[in-house]
Amino acid sequence: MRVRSLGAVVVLAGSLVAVAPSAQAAAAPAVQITRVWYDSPGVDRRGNASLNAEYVRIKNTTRKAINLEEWVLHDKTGYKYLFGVLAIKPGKTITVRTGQGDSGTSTLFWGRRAYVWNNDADTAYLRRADGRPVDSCAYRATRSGYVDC
Ligand SMILES: [Ca+2]
Repeated sequence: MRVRSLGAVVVLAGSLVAVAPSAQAAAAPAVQITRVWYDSPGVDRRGNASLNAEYVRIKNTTRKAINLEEWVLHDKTGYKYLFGVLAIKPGKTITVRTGQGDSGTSTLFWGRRAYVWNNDADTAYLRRADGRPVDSCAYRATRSGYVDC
């Protein structure tokens, strides 16, 4: 009896392996939130360096450039970062920092004077210009102060 059910598991596992790659490819977002550093190192005093140590990283997981114009990054509360005219290159990562600074092609600055990402728990959402969801990353506080999604 035990041997028979084990056999069934093996067969099931085999069929799962055959199905998994395409299912996974369909589910993987084209642009993924890969990290949220929600608690900048040290005491949170709202200094610009501290604000900029709080950030979200997004990655283009595809082989094509993706236009991020009017895409939105937002938290649970509703604070929104609106992307300007910018394409994220294939396989590349863009960092969105909370504070002020000169935005380039790989680092963008939200321009805020207060933190966005809650230290205890929050969710980062990425949406297309038309509002369709691209990816999200929910977290609860850990010692590290960041989460890799
Ligand atoms: Ca802190």
